[in-house]
Amino acid sequence: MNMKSTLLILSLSVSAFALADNSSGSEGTIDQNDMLVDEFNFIDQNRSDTVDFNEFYAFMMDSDIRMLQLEFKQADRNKDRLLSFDEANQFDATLEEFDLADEDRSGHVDLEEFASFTLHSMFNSADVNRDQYVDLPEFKLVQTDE
Ligand SMILES: [Ca+2]
Ligand SMILES: [Ca+2]
Ligand SMILES: [Ca+2]
Repeated sequence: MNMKSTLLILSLSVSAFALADNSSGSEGTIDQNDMLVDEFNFIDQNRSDTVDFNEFYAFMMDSDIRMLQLEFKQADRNKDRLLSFDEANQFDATLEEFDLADEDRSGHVDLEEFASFTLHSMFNSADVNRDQYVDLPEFKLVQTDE
């Protein structure tokens, strides 16, 4: 919704990326670079050497949708499963961000809109050169940014 929660989720996602291949973590002999490449290839389902938003979305929906649901529930004070601007505003969301997230212009942001907005924000911040793809160097940047 806002920069702070996006960054929080992003850092959680970075941990999720890191955990995706934790089988080699205890050995200590595996090159970290190889691990990142493995993870990247795992997310890059069509082997294009870039991760597009759909691949990113599929990966995140598997690993981090529970975090998004939790955050949405916390923000939804009156428990109507919709975020009003007032509810979003407690997390410093601007009216501009709220309008962007409210894709169908219903005046409320539902969970689907919230997840889509948050994942788009995360994807865009990883896509440094804004070509709509996250390539391996950009992926490594996200991983080492923490
Ligand atoms: Ca609500
Ligand atoms: Ca809406
Ligand atoms: Ca890019």
